[in-house]
Amino acid sequence: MKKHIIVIAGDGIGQEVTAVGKQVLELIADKYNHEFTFDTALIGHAAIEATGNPLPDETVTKSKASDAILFGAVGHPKYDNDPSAKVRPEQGLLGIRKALGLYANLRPIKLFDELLSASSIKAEILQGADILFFRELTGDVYFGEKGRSDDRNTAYDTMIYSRYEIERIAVKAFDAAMTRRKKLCSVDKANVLESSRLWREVVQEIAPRYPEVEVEHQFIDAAAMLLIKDPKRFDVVLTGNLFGDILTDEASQIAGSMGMLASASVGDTTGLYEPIHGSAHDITGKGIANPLASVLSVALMLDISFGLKTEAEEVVSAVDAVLKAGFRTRDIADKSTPSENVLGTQQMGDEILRQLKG
Ligand code: GGG
Repeated sequence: MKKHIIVIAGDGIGQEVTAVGKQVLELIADKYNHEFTFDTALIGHAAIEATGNPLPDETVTKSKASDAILFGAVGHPKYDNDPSAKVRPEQGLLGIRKALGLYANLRPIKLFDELLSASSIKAEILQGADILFFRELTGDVYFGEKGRSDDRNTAYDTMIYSRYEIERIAVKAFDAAMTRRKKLCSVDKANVLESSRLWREVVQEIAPRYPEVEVEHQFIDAAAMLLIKDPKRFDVVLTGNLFGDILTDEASQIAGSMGMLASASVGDTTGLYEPIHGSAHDITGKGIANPLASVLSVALMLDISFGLKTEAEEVVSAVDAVLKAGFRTRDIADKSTPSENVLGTQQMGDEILRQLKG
C-alpha cells in the first residue's frame, strides 16, 4: 500500500514524540511491504517564528494533499501570561482542524493492565474501563464570536452549535457505539445553556435510528464526577468541543497519564493523528517525554485512515508488551519501578521498535 504522510511535529515535546511515531510508521512500512512517504510542515510557535503565521498556507496545502497527518503538539509558555498576544500557537491547531473539516475527535481511553498502579484512582474502580470519547472539534466557544467591550473590561466568547454540526458527530458516535457495547452517553449543560438544549434535542432525534443503543444524557458537572467515581459505566461518550477538551484530560488519569492518550481527528478529508497532550515546555529537550501517545496515534492512523487493522493491532500489542516487560517513562513509573526500567523518549521508542521487529 502506498501512502503519503505529513509530519507536523509542532512545538516542545511534539518534536520528540513525533520522531518516535514516525520511526514506528517506517518500521511497519518495511515489515509489511508498504510504501510510506513523508514530508514535514510547520505549525504553532515554530511556524510563527519562521513565517509570522501559526498556520502557513503551505501547511494546509500539503496536509490536504496527504493521506494522513502525524501531529505533535502546539504551544509555548511565552503566550500563557500574555493575554494581549494576537497571534498564538493554538490558532494553528484550531485552524488546521477547521481548514480540513476535522469535526470529530476520537479519544479512546484505554487502560493497559500494567498501568493500574500508575493511576491515582483505585484499581477496582478502574479495571475494565474502556471509553471512546467523541469530542466535537470545529464549533463551540472555540470558534464562536469573541471579543471585548470598548473599555476592555468585559469579554465574551459565544458558545454556538448548529443542528448540522451536532448531527454529523452524533451519527459517528452512534455508529461507533453499535460496534462496541451499544451504550452512548451524551454530555451537555442543557439545564443552563441554549446550545446544550439544541445538542440534546438533536441527539434525542437521532437516537430512534439506533434502537439497540442505550442512550443517557448527563450534565457536564455530573459526568466529570461519574468519570472518576465509576468509569466502567461509560462506553461511548459524545460531547462538544469545550466539555470534551476538559473531560478527556480528566479521563487521562484513568489511563495513568496524559502521555498514554492518543487521538484521531476525522471528518470529510485527511485524518489527523495526535497525542492529546500539549507541548509540555517544562520537560522539552530533556528527552523524558512519553512517546506512547504518539505511537498509539500511529495505530489509530493505520486502522482508521489506511484500514490496516493487523498492523494497527501489532503496534498496540508492542506497547502492551513493552509495558509488560516493565519499561516505563517517568510519568507512568511508580515506586516499584526499578530505576533502570525508567526510560527516556528514544529509549522507550527503541523498545517499541524492538518488539515490532519480533
Ligand atoms: N496535541 C494536542 C495539543 O497540541 N494541544 C494543545 C492545544 O492547543 N489544545 C487545544 C485543543 O486541543 O483544542
